[in-house]
Amino acid sequence: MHLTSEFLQRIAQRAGADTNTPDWTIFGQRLEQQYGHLRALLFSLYGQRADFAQQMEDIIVMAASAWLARPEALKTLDANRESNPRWFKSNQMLGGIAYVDLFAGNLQGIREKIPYFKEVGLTYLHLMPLFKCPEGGNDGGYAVSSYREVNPALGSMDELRVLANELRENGISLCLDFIFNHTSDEHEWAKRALAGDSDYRDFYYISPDRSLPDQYERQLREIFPDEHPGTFTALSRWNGEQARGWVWTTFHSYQMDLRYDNPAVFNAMVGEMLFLANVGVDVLRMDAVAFIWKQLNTICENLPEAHILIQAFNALTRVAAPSLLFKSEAIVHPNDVVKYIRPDECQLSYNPLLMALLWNTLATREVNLLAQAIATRSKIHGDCSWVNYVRCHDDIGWTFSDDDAAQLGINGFDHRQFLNRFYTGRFEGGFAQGLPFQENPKTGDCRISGMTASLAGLEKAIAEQNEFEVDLAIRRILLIHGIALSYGGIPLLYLNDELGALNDYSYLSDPDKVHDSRWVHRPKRNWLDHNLRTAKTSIQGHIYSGLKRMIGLRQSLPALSADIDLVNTQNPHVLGFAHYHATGPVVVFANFSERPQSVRATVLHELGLNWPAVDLISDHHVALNEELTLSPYQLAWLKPA
Ligand code: OTU
Repeated sequence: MHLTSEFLQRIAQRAGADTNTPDWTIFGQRLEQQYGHLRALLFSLYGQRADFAQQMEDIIVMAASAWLARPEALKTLDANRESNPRWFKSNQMLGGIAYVDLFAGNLQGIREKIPYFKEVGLTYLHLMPLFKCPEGGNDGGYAVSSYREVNPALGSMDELRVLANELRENGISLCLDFIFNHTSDEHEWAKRALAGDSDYRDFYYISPDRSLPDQYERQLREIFPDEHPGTFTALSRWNGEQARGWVWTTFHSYQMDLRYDNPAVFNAMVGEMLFLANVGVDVLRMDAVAFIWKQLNTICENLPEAHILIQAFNALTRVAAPSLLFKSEAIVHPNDVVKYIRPDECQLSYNPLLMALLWNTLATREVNLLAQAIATRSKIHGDCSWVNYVRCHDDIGWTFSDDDAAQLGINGFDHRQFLNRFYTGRFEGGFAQGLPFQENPKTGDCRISGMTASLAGLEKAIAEQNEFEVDLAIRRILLIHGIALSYGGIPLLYLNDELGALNDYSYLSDPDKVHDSRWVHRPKRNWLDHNLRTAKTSIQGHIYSGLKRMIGLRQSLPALSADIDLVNTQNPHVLGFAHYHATGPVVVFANFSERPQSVRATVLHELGLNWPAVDLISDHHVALNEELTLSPYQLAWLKPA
């Protein structure tokens, strides 16, 4: 779209830009590229409004101002990444997740841990929400009271800028959450809305009575039913007994959903997003993307307008902060997960299907669902990437497709019941020690909380002083991490898992946490265990050195970040996949059972895998013209010898 010089002049004037600078020329070029697209997107949402032209202009002024205020170091990064748009697809990429307070006390503490992050091999660090939030219940920071203020207990915005810079200088990209579906009830906007300011009431879904809430709730899924039934919260919570009315709160009662059918909300959040971009955030984790658009008589999840909104946010980053990436947090049906993954929407996405199926496969010892997912659901756009993880700060939801399961003769509902029994330790002979999360008797739904190590059997094995089971648990932990590290895409490590940290039950005595079992897997960093990571005979040492070995290998294997292809092993307990790459193939075999398993020579032959190989993990030569035998839970990364 060709922009008139008048329009550009007006933007420059309002943004206070000197139009004779190279910076302004660059801005003009980027705007020229994105404007038509952006306008079309926003027109489809807000075009019928009389003030649409004004809204567009205001947004472009914000983008221009943000670009002009962008620190030089970030502009350089923008230029570098524009010329290397697939930079994040490298096999060097490795992510980590940590809570600032629980891991290191505060932002200063996180800075001091940079040498450790480098020791692990991290190139990407997701710090859990660190913004100003209510004291007490704040959903682990996911109830934001100001996007421009750091929680004072953790530090200041200036310290965050310094940290972002220092991480970048050490080759680590900073990822923060963009919690744009809701604010806390203590956000300035929310406070004004609750006080009756009509401009701000329109930032949220506030109804004077139950009629709309009732209509909506006929279709809505309950997300945190333990905390409040349904989706709306009565205004009497804030405004006293006699207050009438209801406000939309998908998650906790203190998290009020923003209403994006109001263009003022979109514009306001663009301002917050560009502010964060200029702090030096490399990746924005787009929290709860599925929920951001609501429409009566729908389930209000994954609506087409949600995509339009994210694409519009993305188009603005291309103009004002082009090195910024979006990571989609859509923990939903796999058909819906992939819809957020596009170069012009979210370049990165959690891979919740892989996560859930890794746990499924450990429970069943059957690789069928996982193999099917690799065959049918792993391919995404070449300029995008999966983020492959084993655990994160949230619960595990069994988000596989019932239709996929049915094709394998599995009843989805029954199977989820089994998985929930298994991972809450209610399955006889099982190894897992997890907790139910948001068990809903009305629907039979349940999700799972628990640390990797406890879910993989380590907690039980230690309690029973069973060395044999301890060994199996360590193998399980390494196996599933090894799959995440070799699946293709960016592996993401939930820090503390590298030490095999167990469930932390101390949340049960904290009144602000006791009702949310996810706190069981959010332990404080244990620095004694940390020091044991180099003691080879300790449990921590086994896990840490095993992970480090695979991380090191991955860094030397460009093939591991290439696309993944299923290898059918014809053994129900052995998963096989391959990466074919210019530098030579890497074939992965994984035994998901506690018994030795083999892949027949004829199968290997038919697959064309009859070359002399070396298993990089064990550093052993393997003759693939013979049967391949794998020990319990063994993972092999084979490359031609
Ligand atoms: C996200 O998760 C965050 O990861 C959670 O920690 C927050 O509590 C929540 O949003 C609210 O900010 O329901 O159980 O994709 O699974 O968005 C986790 C759908 C959640 C949801 C996901 C949400």
